Formats: sequence, structure tokens, C-alpha cells
Amino acid sequence: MLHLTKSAEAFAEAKNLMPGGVNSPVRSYRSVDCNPPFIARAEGSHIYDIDGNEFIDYVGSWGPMVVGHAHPKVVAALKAAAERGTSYGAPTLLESELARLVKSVYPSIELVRMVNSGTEATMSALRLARGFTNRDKIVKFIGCYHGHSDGLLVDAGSGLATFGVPSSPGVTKAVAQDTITVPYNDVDAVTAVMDKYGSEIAAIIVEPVAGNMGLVLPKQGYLDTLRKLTEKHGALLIFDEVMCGFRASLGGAQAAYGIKPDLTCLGKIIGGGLPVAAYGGRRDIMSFVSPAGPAYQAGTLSGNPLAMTAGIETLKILTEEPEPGEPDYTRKLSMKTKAVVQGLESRAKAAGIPVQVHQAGSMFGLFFSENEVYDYATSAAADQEAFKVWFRAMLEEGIYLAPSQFETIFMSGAHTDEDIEKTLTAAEKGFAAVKQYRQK
Ligand code: KE4
Repeated sequence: MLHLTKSAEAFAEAKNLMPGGVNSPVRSYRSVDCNPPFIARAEGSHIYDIDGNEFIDYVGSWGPMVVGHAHPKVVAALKAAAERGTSYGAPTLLESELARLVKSVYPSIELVRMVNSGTEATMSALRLARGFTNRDKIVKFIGCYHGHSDGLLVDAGSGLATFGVPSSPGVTKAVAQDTITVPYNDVDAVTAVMDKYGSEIAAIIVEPVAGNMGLVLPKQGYLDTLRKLTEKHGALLIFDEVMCGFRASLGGAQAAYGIKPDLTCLGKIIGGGLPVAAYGGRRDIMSFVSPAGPAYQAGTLSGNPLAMTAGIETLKILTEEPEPGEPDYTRKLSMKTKAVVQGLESRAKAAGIPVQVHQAGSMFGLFFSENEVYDYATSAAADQEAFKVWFRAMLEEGIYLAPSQFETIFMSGAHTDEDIEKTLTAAEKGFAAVKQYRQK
């Protein structure tokens, strides 16, 4: 039995200090009906809570920790950087170094602006798209999450291709009505919207590999359709690669699927665990951003030297030339992830539990469903209770997964073959627990 005594006490106190006891909702473990472990430290692929429990970590801080926690090169560089001061609010060579690294991996990014969160990146990219095109409306997809700026906290209106309705108190109808939401992977729905409203649409924003409805992959040709529709109607195509960047492949989904967006949003991995995100793309569009152009955007800690340092060191590890004949870092991650995916599929099959297991490079996801999962509706139709049972059984076995089926699971370069073997052994117990649950 997992002992979470100190975490339970800490959680009770935290609830008197912060809404729900956390600084981001999903960490509260509300969606899996149990208390969250409070973390004391992490190293490599392992994370340790304040009760002394040790876990194999597949959350990786929701994606950033792709080279593992407390990587020696990252820690050493951060220590040295801290001794030079933690923030200047002035231009530094570090920002140009990280920008060069990002551009070297994303050829579609001709100019890039560093910000502090994925929310800020997508919010700024949409403001830029609206300013550049002089159009007000945007299209997003049901189940895609792009952070919590008002215009993106919007649900589908009644029917499907209608103007959005607020999905959170505090988002005004006026803001929501400029966001049109349609199902992901539905070519007819997005084509109909563009044919009807195309001249008013500033941009389509999409997670080219979706990670916030569980891991859902674009259907064959889908992203190409979005590219063609935006070109046809003079709208911009924004790829939100905050999560799938550097994971779907080193060059993200745009490299994996061969699509060139007009703007790209990045985050998570480019900060190596410190607050960094970015938006960038075509020079003519990005030259519209202040102070080069009139579209305003700013940030006290944007380009922070410590955050830049962690991002630079992480990307240097990811982009290191492999030994001759060896796969590169990201390719090795993908192969390791495939081993876990195949292991999960075989063990679920042996337990007689139908599952859908998706992979995109070093990201993977699992649904308790016997049907294909290709959008939010089919994801939500999966057995959420079974997921909770599986999640809790895995946690008991020392496997730290995202506490929601609507999240994605992340591999790191620090995960060992022993970690993977332990994970698959735990999964056997997890699937047995689901089988027992279903027999009640
Ligand atoms: P942040 O503002 O959380 O840095 O990034 C927002 C964001 C933007 N775009 C995509 C595709 C994202 O996945 C995210 C944030 N991802 C969530 C995980 N689903 C962060 C975890 C959390 O909210 O605590």
C-alpha cells in the first residue's frame, strides 16, 4: 500500500493557501479521485515524494523533462548562470543562442519571440494573426488545448460549426463568438466552416499531434487539408507544438508530416524545465510584432538568462550528432517508446482488455476502448473509470503517470530498460485490476 501520509497533510494545508491546493488544476488528482503525492526531488527518470516513495516518472513535468530530471549538464550550466545573476531585463547572447538552436530545428521559423508559457505563446500568435490579417475570427478544434487565454477557453456552440460559447466563467460571449470550434480530424466540418466564414478567419490553430484529449494523431492528409484551406482563404495556419514539438520528431509534427505552418508555438522542452515558450514563423508575419511592427507583446522575464540556459543545454543534448551509424537522440527515444507501447498492447491483450495505444515519437497514450479514437468525442467515449483503476494500480506499483486519460505520457532519455521492464510488469497488475473492476 502506498503511504501518502505526509502528502495528505501537505495537501490539506495547501488547500488553505492555494485554490484546490495547487497551482495548476490537473495536478490536484481530482480526475482520478485520490490525493496527489507532493514531490521532494527528481533525478533522471525517477521522482521522489515527501513520504519517501520512489516512482518511475512518465509525466516529465508535462513534457519538458525530455533528457530526464536534473541532467548534470543542465544543472551545471544553471549553477554557473545563477552566479552571473538571475535576470537582467536586457538583451543577452543567450537569447540569440536559443533562437539559433530553435531555428536550426524548425526551418519554418524565420523569426522567433521568446515568452514565458505556452499560453502566452498561443495568445500572442493569435493576436499577431488577427493584426496581420485584419480579421477577427479564429478556428480551433474541440479537444485541443492551447492554454488558458480567453479566446481559447471556448466550447463548441450548439451544433458543430457555430460560434463558440465560453467554457469558463469570466470568458465573455463577445470573446467566445470570435472562436469557431469544430471536431478534430473532421475534414468536412472544417471545410464547411472555411467555405462559409473563410474571409473572416484570421487563423486556424491546431495541435498537429493532439495531446490534450489523450494522444490523438491526425488522420492521413488532414494537416495537408488545413494547409490548403488556409491558403485558399487567406488565413494563417498556426501549429501549436508546445507539447509535440521535439517529440513527434526532433522537428515536431511539421517535420514528421511535412507541413509548413505560417506560425509555430513552442514551449515545455525549449525551457528544459524552466519557464520558456516561443512563437515564430514567417519573417513577414513576425516582423509585425513590436517593436519591429505594431502588434504589441512584451514580458518582464521573457528571455530570462537562467531559462535560456536550461533550454540551450537541453536542445544541445537533443541535437547532438550521434555516433556514425547510430540513431539520433530523438530517434532512440521513439524506439524506447515503441517498446513500451508494444508491451502495453500485448499485456492488455493477454488480460483480455481492449485498449487503443497511440504513439507519436516519444509521446504515447492509452484509451480503454475497443473502438478507434480519433477526436474528442471518441476519446470521451472510452472507459474513464477503467482508466482511473489502471492509473491508481500503476501508481501503487511506483509508476507515475498523468492523472487523466485526456493527457499524454512522455518518455525521456533517462528511462532505462529496467524502468521499462518494471513499467510493463506494473501494467500487467494494472490490467488485472481493470479486469477485476469490470467483473464486479
Ligand atoms: P502552458 O501555459 O501550460 O505553459 O502551455 C499551455 C499549452 C499550450 N499548448 C499545448 C498543446 C499544451 O499542451 C499546453 C499545456 N499543456 C498542459 C498539459 N496538458 C500543461 C499542464 C497543466 O496545465 O498543468
